[in-house]
Amino acid sequence: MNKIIMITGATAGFGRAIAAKFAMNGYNIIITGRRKERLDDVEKELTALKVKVLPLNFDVRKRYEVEEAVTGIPDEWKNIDILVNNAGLAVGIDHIDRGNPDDWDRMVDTNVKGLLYVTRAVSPLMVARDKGYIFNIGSIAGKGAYEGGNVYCASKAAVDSLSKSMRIDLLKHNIRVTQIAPGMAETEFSLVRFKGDKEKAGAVYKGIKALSADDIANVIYYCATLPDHICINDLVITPTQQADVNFNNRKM
Ligand code: NDP
Ligand code: 8X3
Repeated sequence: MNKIIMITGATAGFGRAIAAKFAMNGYNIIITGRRKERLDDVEKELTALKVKVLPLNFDVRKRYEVEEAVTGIPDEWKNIDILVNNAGLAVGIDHIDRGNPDDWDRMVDTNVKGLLYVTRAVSPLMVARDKGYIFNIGSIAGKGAYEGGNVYCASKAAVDSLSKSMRIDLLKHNIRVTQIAPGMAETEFSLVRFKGDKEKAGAVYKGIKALSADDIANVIYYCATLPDHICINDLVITPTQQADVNFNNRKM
């Protein structure tokens, strides 16, 4: 029987690449996201790889939508082997005294509370089987702080902390928990952060060979296919031209 992976935020970026990587390797895939038409496209793409696909259209910020979606998963999909808590975003890069509280709410509600709601709904299915693997997509931003990063950094520091706690709480159930903490990766991330401003988004990666979504998908696949007794706890992955959140070697 094919293994099952559930990926939140599979309509773009890392999530979409992770879905493709696991589908190419015979996993059945549960994909989630808010943009229905994108979910339909990804479903078609994955189905062409001859695996089964279950699209779930919900917003991770809405606790009841999350609960309803997971409760409604057909029985044959309930043995979820891997959950990737990937859905997330940065919005804005203002200093703390000028930040937009609506942007702050979006980041905390998605990156922290959304991850919690999904984990609360899915982890009991793993606990019941005494097996499973949870990946949390944190960020290098959760390991340090940069100008204007304030609430985004704090939300990813929360993911860093939650990943440690989850590993402890789920230990007796043989559930592996890995935090993936990427640095600069060229996806729709910066376009979302700069609210559709392509010029500002492009400038983030100027002179840097950034990570790709496929790079992250490959690393996750590597971790997931290690023998069961190995759990990589935490992986910080940067482009070679990035040392940490504040130091880059741009080649213009
Ligand atoms: P993208 O913007 O390309 O993709 C983000 C995905 O998250 C989309 O599929 C989006 O789907 C989904 N998403 C966002 N908000 C919600 C929500 N409320 N409910 C459900 N799904 C949601 O960005 P990335 O792929 O780069 O980002 C993925 C994760 O990686 C995020 O957690 C991000 O913080 C993290 N990260 C990114 C880095 C980078 O440089 N790119 C570096 C480090 C970490 P939809 O809009 O359809 O709902
Ligand atoms: C995204 C990485 O450094 O742009 O999580 O905040 S960074």
